[in-house]
Formats: sequence, structure tokens, C-alpha cells
Amino acid sequence: MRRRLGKLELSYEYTTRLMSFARRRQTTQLREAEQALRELEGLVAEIRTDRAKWEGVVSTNVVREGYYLGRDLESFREHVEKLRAAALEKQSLMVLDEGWRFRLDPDDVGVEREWFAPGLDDCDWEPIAVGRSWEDQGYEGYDGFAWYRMRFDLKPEWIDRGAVLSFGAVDGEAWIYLDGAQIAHHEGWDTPFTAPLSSVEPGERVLAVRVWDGSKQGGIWKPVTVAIPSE
Ligand SMILES: [Ca+2]
Repeated sequence: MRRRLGKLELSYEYTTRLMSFARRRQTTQLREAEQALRELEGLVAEIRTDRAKWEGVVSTNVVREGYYLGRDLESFREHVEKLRAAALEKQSLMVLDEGWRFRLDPDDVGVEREWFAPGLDDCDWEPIAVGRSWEDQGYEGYDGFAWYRMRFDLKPEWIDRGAVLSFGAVDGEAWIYLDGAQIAHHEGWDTPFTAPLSSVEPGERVLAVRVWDGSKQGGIWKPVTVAIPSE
């Protein structure tokens, strides 16, 4: 009897959490959507891992990839991704998409040789585009360290407005240097991140990015912008 009551309570909890998600699934507010996504991810993860608890309340089919809640989770993740991209776009002051140069670093000597240094002569480095993997640009099958460099004019009003460098995603780990100083480090091949500009003087600055990638595609595969952070 008590067990059945427990399951009934759990059914009620399940319905409540589902409705709470359903109310927000169409939202265009980024923060609300991110909150709803975290809650849905939590629910799906719980049902996937704690079978004993959810037995008799929801079937595993509900959270399988491509089915019911599993499918909702995937499409909602895409929705949140689009909202994130739109928020960045709206606040983007400049897209850093020109003048990038690239060099492979298979022996990991770049840090020791200071490939981040603003005065380094990089004219023999290869031109490359960001927003696409290096595999797509002639470096098929390369896994390991590689470096990107570019110059841009950092305007004083950007610093006054609290602008940051915004990276859509770097596959897989990135170290960001501006004018020779490391200003950020990020792990996670598909997540956006920012690097602060507050400690940097305006003027022409050299941006260098050391990337490590261990498998499949690699590099700065999403855009880099100067942007006003949303938080
Ligand atoms: Ca990769």
C-alpha cells in the first residue's frame, strides 16, 4: 500500500515536472529556456539512471534517444542553442573573421617558443578561416596542438562598455592569449565561452589561440566576436 502511494506521488511529481517544462518550451527568453533545459536534463538523467525509483511510473522508452522525452530534450537543446546564438549576435560589436593565421604544433613547442608573443613574425603561417574545423581546410586527420593568430583594433569604447572576446566554440581545449598574456582557458568542444578584455589597453592587439584536439574535428569551428556579455 505504502509502495503504491509512493509511486502515485512520484507520478504526480513526474506530471508536475513535465508540465513545468511544457509551459516554457516555447519561450524566447534565454535564461528561462536555459533553466527549463537544466530541469529537463535533470529529469531525463534521473529516469535513465534510477530505474528502481521510476519503475511502474514511466517506461524507459520515454527517455530513449529519439523517443518522447528523449526527442523533446534533443529538440529543446537546439532551441536553446539558437537563442544563445541570437543573443550573442545581437550584442556582437565586431566579428573577428579576417586575417587569421595558423600553424600546427605537433611537438607542443609553441608555449616555450612564445608563439603567443605579439612581436612574433607569423607571416610564414598559413591563412585559415575560423568558423570551420581545420579538417575542413586541408588538415584532414590532424589531432594535437595547433595555434591561431590574428590582429585587431581594440577600441576604447568597447572596454568602457565591458566588452569581452566571445568564442562560439573551440574543439576541444583552448588557451587564449591577448598581446602575450593568457586571458582565458576553456575545455569543452561545443560550448561557448568568453575571455575578459578589461585588463587590456586599447589599440592594435594580437590575439593568439592555442588549441588542443584529441579526436575527430578540431579547431575554432564557431565564430569569434567582440561582444557585450549577456550576464
Ligand atoms: Ca575534436
